[in-house]
Amino acid sequence: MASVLLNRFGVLFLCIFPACCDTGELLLEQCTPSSESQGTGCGCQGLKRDGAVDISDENNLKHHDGANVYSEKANETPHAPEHDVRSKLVHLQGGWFMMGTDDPGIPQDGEGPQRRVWVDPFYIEEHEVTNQQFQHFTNQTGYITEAERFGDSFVFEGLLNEKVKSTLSHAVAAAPWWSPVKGADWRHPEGPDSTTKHRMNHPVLHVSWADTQSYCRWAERRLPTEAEWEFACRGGLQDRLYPWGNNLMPRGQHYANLWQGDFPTRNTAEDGYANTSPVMSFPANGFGLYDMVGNAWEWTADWWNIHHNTEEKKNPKGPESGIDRVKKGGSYMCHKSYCYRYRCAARSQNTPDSSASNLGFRCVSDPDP
Ligand SMILES: [Ca+2]
Ligand SMILES: [Ca+2]
Repeated sequence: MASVLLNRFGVLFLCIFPACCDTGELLLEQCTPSSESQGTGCGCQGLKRDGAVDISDENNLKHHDGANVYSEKANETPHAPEHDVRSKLVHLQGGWFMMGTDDPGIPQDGEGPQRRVWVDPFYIEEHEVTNQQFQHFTNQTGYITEAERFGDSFVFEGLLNEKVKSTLSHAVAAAPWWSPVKGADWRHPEGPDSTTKHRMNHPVLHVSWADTQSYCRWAERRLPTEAEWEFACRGGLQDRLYPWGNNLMPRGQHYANLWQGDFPTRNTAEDGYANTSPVMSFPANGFGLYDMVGNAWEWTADWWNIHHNTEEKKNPKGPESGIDRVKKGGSYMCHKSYCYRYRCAARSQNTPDSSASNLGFRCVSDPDP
């Protein structure tokens, strides 16, 4: 059973078959049907937007990076963040660790080979950025997310009510549990009629990579590199699958918000949650970090690349350019049969402008010089 915890807000807390399918404004690509039989697809890595976007040239985020647009504006009218609303930071000593794995659960994701990597000391937020924190950010800055500008975002169909389902013209062909929903955004995670009012301490969702840049910049922080994120995930343990070890359920307890049952039709929610959970609902890892796997996927700073070697690296930052950004940790939608990505070495990718109902983030900070 999930732990009941008191969080910092004083609140009691009680992926998919790749295919090519034009969905109108949103496009699923990465067609490798052979992976279906390997049970590796959660589908969310293929969610991306098409070029046809109905936003003004002035605000066209296809041509102007949203973070830079926000940054320029912020420089004109500085907004000091309310520091008390930001997540507590955990100091990590850094050092050498073994990144990746030689026993990849999903080899085509580039989980291997295992290699020796150094990360400098850094601070990381103890939990995913919440709706409440993101609301403070938007209230202070007037920031509008990319999903709000585009007018839609991907939602797991199992969470949609019948009214919203009846309006859908497209599902993603080989991953029918993903639907582009008009009016879905971080304030309305399951479409226009939904709200986060009762989920303010849940991870914020439907945020693009540029949105995370803007939030972290406002918070005077930044996104973690993949190496930093994985170092943090491992919690000081070496060569383990999960942040807490190799046993998914130590002593029969759930240690992360994942999917139990048969994906995508039956979610028994034995861990207590069929959707996201309040942050910090499950035990922290050895570094005191919560939900490093499960709950919401987390964006990292790195461009996606599946080719690695065993060469030692210090503070790797990934490729200098790319098409997709790396995300880590899996989500409440992950089940071993379809998306065995709730492991520290696991990884997946999305185009930077994509957003979905299972993708969030957390920020890191460098030590004072
Ligand atoms: Ca769950
Ligand atoms: Ca997470």
